[in-house]
Amino acid sequence: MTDSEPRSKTRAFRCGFIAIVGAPNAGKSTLLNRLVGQKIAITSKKPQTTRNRITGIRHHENAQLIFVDTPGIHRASKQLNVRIVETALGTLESVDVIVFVVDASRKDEASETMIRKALDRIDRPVVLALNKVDLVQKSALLAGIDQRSKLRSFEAIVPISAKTGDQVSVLAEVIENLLPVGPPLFPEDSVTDLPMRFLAAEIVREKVFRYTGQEIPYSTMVTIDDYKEEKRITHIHATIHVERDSQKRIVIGQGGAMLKRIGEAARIEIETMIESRVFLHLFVRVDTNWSRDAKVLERICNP
Ligand SMILES: Nc1nc2c(ncn2[C@@H]2O[C@H](COP(=O)(O)OP(=O)(O)OP(=O)(O)O)[C@@H](O)[C@H]2O)c(=O)[nH]1
Ligand SMILES: [Mg+2]
Repeated sequence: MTDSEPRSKTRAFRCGFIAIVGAPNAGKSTLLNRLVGQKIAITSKKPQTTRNRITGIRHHENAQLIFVDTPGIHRASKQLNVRIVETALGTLESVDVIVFVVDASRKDEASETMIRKALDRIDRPVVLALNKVDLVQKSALLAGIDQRSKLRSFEAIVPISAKTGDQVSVLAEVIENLLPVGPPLFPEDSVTDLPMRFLAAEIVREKVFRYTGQEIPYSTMVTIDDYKEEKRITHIHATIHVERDSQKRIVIGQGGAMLKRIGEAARIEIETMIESRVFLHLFVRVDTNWSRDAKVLERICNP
């Protein structure tokens, strides 16, 4: 470019942080993965899957969008959940733009109102992403947009489907235009700043969410005890912590069948992620009341 070229032709590089917030199960983590084009955050049909801030980076020609997926915001009473919701709300203060994800296919007015009030307390541009449009009739969608636009003003309201990818790039374009001008903060090929061992632990936790029922997922924490990369294979030792003996029996299953299922599914996924063969050693341990231990909670919320 020369000095004589008109300025309007150049587009300054933009870079910034975007929080993805919403009620539990709204589809925030699914959206993060879709925006990044790779699975980073674990997802599940059950609410309260995400427990920490999960960073995912999307690269545009003239912008770098650094997304921060957060745990679902809801009225929490259990200590673990209170701490987790604090993590989500705390993220709002440290970003440039907020994407408020709402499940358009169902009503969760209590959580939605709570989140709206939190958003009103901070001065940041907010984009509303009406998610799961693949599940709703157009008329219901329009009514949902109308109703929400009366409650608060948004920079934009974008109906999307995180699952199918419908309109997700439109959402990304809208966000790009709201970001501050600045140089990229991450290299072009990076998709997250989270360490592999954290992602591996999350994958194991996702399989526990997927294959076990009732309270087990919520009583589970996964730690990585050892992560050793060798030439052809990576050895990972992980512990699944549960709170009671009865839960340990369920996670291990008849003759070890459940643990084998969790381990196999997790291993295959970790192998794809790190592009190496993996030997995954899983242990199950009873840690009574881990979810009420302040030190453990701190480690979970700030890995
Ligand atoms: N049909 C449909 N399902 C979706 C869509 N987005 C997410 N889901 C499903 O909704 C469920 C919850 O998705 P998550 O991405 O885990 O939701 P979340 O908001 O991260 O949930 P928490 O971490 O618990 O707060 C999963 O079963 C997803 O497959 C969508 O656009 N359409
Ligand atoms: Mg999530």
